[in-house]
Amino acid sequence: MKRVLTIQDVSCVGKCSLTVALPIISAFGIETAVLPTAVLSTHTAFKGFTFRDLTLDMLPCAEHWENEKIEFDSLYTGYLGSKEQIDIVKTIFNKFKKDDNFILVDPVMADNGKLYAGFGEEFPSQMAKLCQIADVIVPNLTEASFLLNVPYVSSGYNEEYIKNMLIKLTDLGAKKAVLTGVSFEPNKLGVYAYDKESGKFCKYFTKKLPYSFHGTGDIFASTLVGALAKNKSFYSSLKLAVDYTVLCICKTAENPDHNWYGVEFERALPYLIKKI
Ligand code: PXL
Repeated sequence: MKRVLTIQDVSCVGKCSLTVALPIISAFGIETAVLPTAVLSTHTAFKGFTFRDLTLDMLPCAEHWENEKIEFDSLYTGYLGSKEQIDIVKTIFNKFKKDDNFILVDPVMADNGKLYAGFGEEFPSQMAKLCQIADVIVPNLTEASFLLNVPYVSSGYNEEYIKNMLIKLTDLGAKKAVLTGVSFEPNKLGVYAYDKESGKFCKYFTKKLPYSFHGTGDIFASTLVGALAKNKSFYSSLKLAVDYTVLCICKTAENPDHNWYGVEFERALPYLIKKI
Protein backbone atom coordinates (compact mmCIF):
# COMPACT_ATOMS: atom_id res chain seq x y z
CA MET A 1 0.00 0.00 0.00
CA LYS A 2 1.27 3.47 -0.83
CA ARG A 3 1.91 5.79 2.09
CA VAL A 4 1.83 9.60 2.04
CA LEU A 5 3.04 11.77 4.91
CA THR A 6 1.22 15.07 5.24
CA ILE A 7 2.55 17.78 7.54
CA GLN A 8 0.07 20.54 8.47
CA ASP A 9 -2.20 21.70 11.29
CA VAL A 10 -5.37 20.23 12.71
CA SER A 11 -8.05 22.91 12.52
CA CYS A 12 -10.68 21.08 14.57
CA VAL A 13 -13.59 22.88 12.91
CA GLY A 14 -13.43 24.57 9.54
CA LYS A 15 -12.53 21.81 7.07
CA CYS A 16 -9.04 22.56 5.90
CA SER A 17 -5.53 21.15 6.25
CA LEU A 18 -5.47 17.71 7.93
CA THR A 19 -9.23 17.26 8.25
CA VAL A 20 -9.38 17.54 4.45
CA ALA A 21 -6.11 15.81 3.50
CA LEU A 22 -6.78 12.68 5.58
CA PRO A 23 -10.15 11.70 4.09
CA ILE A 24 -9.28 12.72 0.53
CA ILE A 25 -5.92 10.94 0.30
CA SER A 26 -7.41 7.91 2.10
CA ALA A 27 -10.18 7.82 -0.53
CA PHE A 28 -7.44 7.03 -3.08
CA GLY A 29 -6.66 3.84 -1.14
CA ILE A 30 -3.45 5.40 0.17
CA GLU A 31 -2.32 5.28 3.79
CA THR A 32 -2.21 8.84 5.10
CA ALA A 33 0.36 9.36 7.83
CA VAL A 34 0.09 12.72 9.56
CA LEU A 35 2.42 15.06 11.37
CA PRO A 36 0.21 17.68 13.05
CA THR A 37 2.05 20.98 13.45
CA ALA A 38 -0.54 22.63 15.70
CA VAL A 39 -4.08 22.12 16.97
CA LEU A 40 -6.46 25.05 16.46
CA SER A 41 -10.08 25.19 17.57
CA THR A 42 -10.88 26.48 14.04
CA HIS A 43 -8.95 27.81 11.06
CA THR A 44 -7.70 31.37 11.28
CA ALA A 45 -10.57 32.98 9.38
CA PHE A 46 -12.60 32.71 12.63
CA LYS A 47 -12.08 35.23 15.40
CA GLY A 48 -10.78 33.99 18.77
CA PHE A 49 -9.35 30.62 17.69
CA THR A 50 -7.15 28.67 20.11
CA PHE A 51 -3.68 27.57 18.99
CA ARG A 52 -1.67 24.73 20.57
CA ASP A 53 1.76 24.72 18.99
CA LEU A 54 3.30 21.27 18.34
CA THR A 55 6.64 22.39 16.93
CA LEU A 56 8.61 20.58 19.65
CA ASP A 57 6.97 17.24 18.80
CA MET A 58 7.74 17.35 15.08
CA LEU A 59 11.37 16.23 14.99
CA PRO A 60 11.03 13.50 17.67
CA CYS A 61 8.15 11.97 15.65
CA ALA A 62 10.23 12.01 12.47
CA GLU A 63 13.26 10.53 14.27
CA HIS A 64 11.12 7.72 15.61
CA TRP A 65 9.89 6.91 12.08
CA GLU A 66 13.46 7.01 10.84
CA ASN A 67 14.53 4.55 13.55
CA GLU A 68 11.62 2.31 12.57
CA LYS A 69 12.76 2.54 8.90
CA ILE A 70 9.37 3.88 7.85
CA GLU A 71 9.28 5.23 4.29
CA PHE A 72 6.86 7.45 2.38
CA ASP A 73 5.83 7.58 -1.28
CA SER A 74 5.15 11.28 -0.98
CA LEU A 75 5.75 14.11 1.49
CA TYR A 76 3.12 16.82 1.38
CA THR A 77 3.06 20.07 3.35
CA GLY A 78 0.34 22.69 3.65
CA TYR A 79 -0.16 25.37 6.32
CA LEU A 80 2.96 25.79 8.48
CA GLY A 81 2.87 28.26 11.34
CA SER A 82 6.43 29.60 11.65
CA LYS A 83 9.97 29.80 10.26
CA GLU A 84 10.99 27.25 12.86
CA GLN A 85 8.45 24.76 11.49
CA ILE A 86 9.71 25.39 7.96
CA ASP A 87 13.28 24.62 9.10
CA ILE A 88 12.12 21.40 10.77
CA VAL A 89 10.20 20.38 7.65
CA LYS A 90 13.39 20.87 5.60
CA THR A 91 15.20 18.45 7.95
CA ILE A 92 12.31 15.98 7.64
CA PHE A 93 12.38 16.21 3.82
CA ASN A 94 16.11 15.45 3.88
CA LYS A 95 15.49 12.39 6.05
CA PHE A 96 12.72 10.88 3.92
CA LYS A 97 13.32 12.08 0.34
CA LYS A 98 14.29 9.20 -1.96
CA ASP A 99 14.87 8.94 -5.72
CA ASP A 100 11.43 7.43 -6.26
CA ASN A 101 9.20 9.56 -4.01
CA PHE A 102 8.04 13.15 -4.43
CA ILE A 103 7.64 16.27 -2.32
CA LEU A 104 4.64 18.52 -2.84
CA VAL A 105 4.64 21.90 -1.10
CA ASP A 106 1.49 23.93 -0.95
CA PRO A 107 2.87 27.29 0.24
CA VAL A 108 -0.28 28.14 2.20
CA MET A 109 0.05 31.69 3.48
CA ALA A 110 -2.17 34.11 1.55
CA ASP A 111 -5.16 34.74 -0.69
CA ASN A 112 -6.85 37.68 -2.40
CA GLY A 113 -3.67 39.77 -2.21
CA LYS A 114 -3.22 39.37 1.57
CA LEU A 115 -1.18 37.23 3.96
CA TYR A 116 -3.29 35.14 6.36
CA ALA A 117 -3.57 36.31 9.97
CA GLY A 118 -0.43 35.66 11.98
CA PHE A 119 2.15 35.69 9.17
CA GLY A 120 4.78 38.44 9.16
CA GLU A 121 6.41 40.05 6.13
CA GLU A 122 9.43 37.77 6.39
CA PHE A 123 7.39 34.55 6.08
CA PRO A 124 7.14 34.38 2.24
CA SER A 125 10.93 34.36 1.75
CA GLN A 126 11.16 31.50 4.24
CA MET A 127 8.43 29.59 2.43
CA ALA A 128 10.33 30.20 -0.83
CA LYS A 129 13.26 28.27 0.65
CA LEU A 130 10.99 25.28 1.27
CA CYS A 131 9.73 25.51 -2.32
CA GLN A 132 13.37 25.17 -3.45
CA ILE A 133 13.48 21.52 -2.47
CA ALA A 134 10.01 20.50 -3.67
CA ASP A 135 9.18 18.45 -6.74
CA VAL A 136 5.82 20.20 -7.12
CA ILE A 137 4.59 23.52 -5.72
CA VAL A 138 0.97 24.70 -5.95
CA PRO A 139 0.66 28.39 -5.03
CA ASN A 140 -2.37 30.50 -5.80
CA LEU A 141 -1.68 33.80 -7.58
CA THR A 142 -1.35 35.72 -4.32
CA GLU A 143 1.11 33.21 -2.85
CA ALA A 144 3.11 33.17 -6.09
CA SER A 145 3.37 36.98 -5.98
CA PHE A 146 4.61 36.84 -2.38
CA LEU A 147 7.09 34.04 -3.23
CA LEU A 148 8.50 36.07 -6.14
CA ASN A 149 8.24 39.37 -4.28
CA VAL A 150 6.26 41.01 -7.10
CA PRO A 151 3.02 43.01 -6.79
CA TYR A 152 -0.18 40.94 -6.84
CA VAL A 153 -2.21 41.39 -10.01
CA SER A 154 -5.77 40.14 -9.52
CA SER A 155 -6.98 40.31 -13.14
CA GLY A 156 -6.21 41.64 -16.59
CA TYR A 157 -2.98 39.60 -16.98
CA ASN A 158 -2.28 37.54 -20.08
CA GLU A 159 -0.82 34.09 -20.78
CA GLU A 160 2.72 35.46 -21.13
CA TYR A 161 2.48 36.94 -17.64
CA ILE A 162 1.42 33.57 -16.17
CA LYS A 163 4.05 31.60 -18.11
CA ASN A 164 6.75 33.98 -16.98
CA MET A 165 5.58 33.64 -13.38
CA LEU A 166 5.69 29.84 -13.65
CA ILE A 167 9.24 29.89 -15.03
CA LYS A 168 10.33 32.17 -12.18
CA LEU A 169 8.60 29.89 -9.65
CA THR A 170 10.54 26.87 -10.93
CA ASP A 171 13.70 29.03 -10.86
CA LEU A 172 13.20 28.97 -7.07
CA GLY A 173 14.15 25.28 -7.37
CA ALA A 174 10.98 23.17 -7.70
CA LYS A 175 10.70 20.86 -10.71
CA LYS A 176 7.07 21.65 -11.41
CA ALA A 177 4.93 24.66 -10.52
CA VAL A 178 1.14 24.82 -10.64
CA LEU A 179 -0.58 28.20 -10.41
CA THR A 180 -4.13 27.94 -9.12
CA GLY A 181 -6.99 30.40 -9.51
CA VAL A 182 -5.90 31.60 -12.97
CA SER A 183 -8.54 33.38 -15.05
CA PHE A 184 -8.13 35.00 -18.48
CA GLU A 185 -11.86 35.35 -19.20
CA PRO A 186 -14.63 36.36 -16.78
CA ASN A 187 -16.41 32.99 -16.93
CA LYS A 188 -13.41 30.60 -16.86
CA LEU A 189 -11.11 29.62 -14.00
CA GLY A 190 -8.39 27.01 -13.76
CA VAL A 191 -4.78 26.04 -13.31
CA TYR A 192 -1.68 26.65 -15.38
CA ALA A 193 1.40 24.49 -14.86
CA TYR A 194 5.02 24.25 -15.96
CA ASP A 195 7.38 21.30 -15.93
CA LYS A 196 10.94 22.61 -15.93
CA GLU A 197 12.48 19.27 -16.97
CA SER A 198 10.44 18.94 -20.16
CA GLY A 199 10.04 22.70 -20.70
CA LYS A 200 6.31 22.09 -21.24
CA PHE A 201 3.33 24.10 -20.02
CA CYS A 202 -0.14 22.68 -19.52
CA LYS A 203 -3.43 24.20 -18.44
CA TYR A 204 -6.92 23.13 -17.48
CA PHE A 205 -9.88 25.48 -17.17
CA THR A 206 -13.52 25.02 -16.22
CA LYS A 207 -16.52 27.26 -15.78
CA LYS A 208 -15.96 29.95 -13.12
CA LEU A 209 -18.52 29.61 -10.32
CA PRO A 210 -19.88 32.67 -8.54
CA TYR A 211 -18.80 31.34 -5.12
CA SER A 212 -15.61 31.23 -3.15
CA PHE A 213 -15.16 28.96 -0.15
CA HIS A 214 -12.44 28.54 2.41
CA GLY A 215 -10.40 25.34 2.14
CA THR A 216 -10.69 24.71 -1.59
CA GLY A 217 -6.90 25.04 -2.01
CA ASP A 218 -6.40 22.19 0.45
CA ILE A 219 -8.93 20.04 -1.41
CA PHE A 220 -7.12 20.72 -4.68
CA ALA A 221 -3.64 19.97 -3.27
CA SER A 222 -4.75 16.81 -1.42
CA THR A 223 -6.42 15.44 -4.55
CA LEU A 224 -3.33 16.24 -6.62
CA VAL A 225 -1.09 14.40 -4.13
CA GLY A 226 -3.40 11.36 -4.15
CA ALA A 227 -3.55 11.22 -7.95
CA LEU A 228 0.22 11.67 -8.41
CA ALA A 229 0.94 9.05 -5.74
CA LYS A 230 -1.32 6.69 -7.70
CA ASN A 231 0.96 7.33 -10.70
CA LYS A 232 -1.63 9.19 -12.76
CA SER A 233 -0.01 11.51 -15.32
CA PHE A 234 0.65 15.10 -14.29
CA TYR A 235 -2.08 16.42 -16.58
CA SER A 236 -4.76 13.90 -15.54
CA SER A 237 -3.90 14.51 -11.88
CA LEU A 238 -4.37 18.27 -12.36
CA LYS A 239 -7.63 17.68 -14.21
CA LEU A 240 -8.98 15.36 -11.50
CA ALA A 241 -7.97 17.82 -8.75
CA VAL A 242 -9.71 20.73 -10.50
CA ASP A 243 -12.83 18.72 -11.37
CA TYR A 244 -13.20 17.38 -7.84
CA THR A 245 -12.67 20.82 -6.28
CA VAL A 246 -15.30 22.33 -8.59
CA LEU A 247 -17.74 19.57 -7.72
CA CYS A 248 -17.15 20.18 -4.00
CA ILE A 249 -17.97 23.87 -4.54
CA CYS A 250 -21.13 22.99 -6.50
CA LYS A 251 -22.31 20.54 -3.84
CA THR A 252 -21.72 23.17 -1.14
CA ALA A 253 -23.50 25.92 -3.04
CA GLU A 254 -26.54 23.74 -3.78
CA ASN A 255 -27.16 23.32 -0.05
CA PRO A 256 -29.05 26.47 1.00
CA ASP A 257 -27.93 25.84 4.61
CA HIS A 258 -24.21 25.71 3.86
CA ASN A 259 -21.96 27.64 6.24
CA TRP A 260 -19.27 30.19 5.29
CA TYR A 261 -16.33 28.35 6.77
CA GLY A 262 -16.13 24.94 5.13
CA VAL A 263 -16.72 23.15 1.85
CA GLU A 264 -18.99 20.10 1.76
CA PHE A 265 -16.32 17.95 0.15
CA GLU A 266 -17.69 14.83 1.82
CA ARG A 267 -20.75 14.81 -0.45
CA ALA A 268 -18.50 14.74 -3.53
CA LEU A 269 -16.27 11.86 -2.33
CA PRO A 270 -18.26 9.18 -4.21
CA TYR A 271 -17.41 10.97 -7.49
CA LEU A 272 -13.72 11.03 -6.58
CA ILE A 273 -13.68 7.35 -5.69
CA LYS A 274 -15.35 6.46 -9.02
CA LYS A 275 -12.67 8.42 -10.93
CA ILE A 276 -9.71 6.71 -9.23
O1 PXL B 1 -6.81 26.37 4.22
C1 PXL B 1 -5.57 26.78 4.58
C2 PXL B 1 -5.42 26.92 6.06
C3 PXL B 1 -4.95 25.87 6.80
N1 PXL B 1 -4.82 25.94 8.14
C4 PXL B 1 -5.17 27.04 8.80
C5 PXL B 1 -5.66 28.13 8.12
C6 PXL B 1 -5.79 28.09 6.72
C7 PXL B 1 -6.27 29.25 5.98
O2 PXL B 1 -6.65 30.24 6.51
O3 PXL B 1 -6.04 29.22 8.81
C8 PXL B 1 -5.02 27.10 10.29
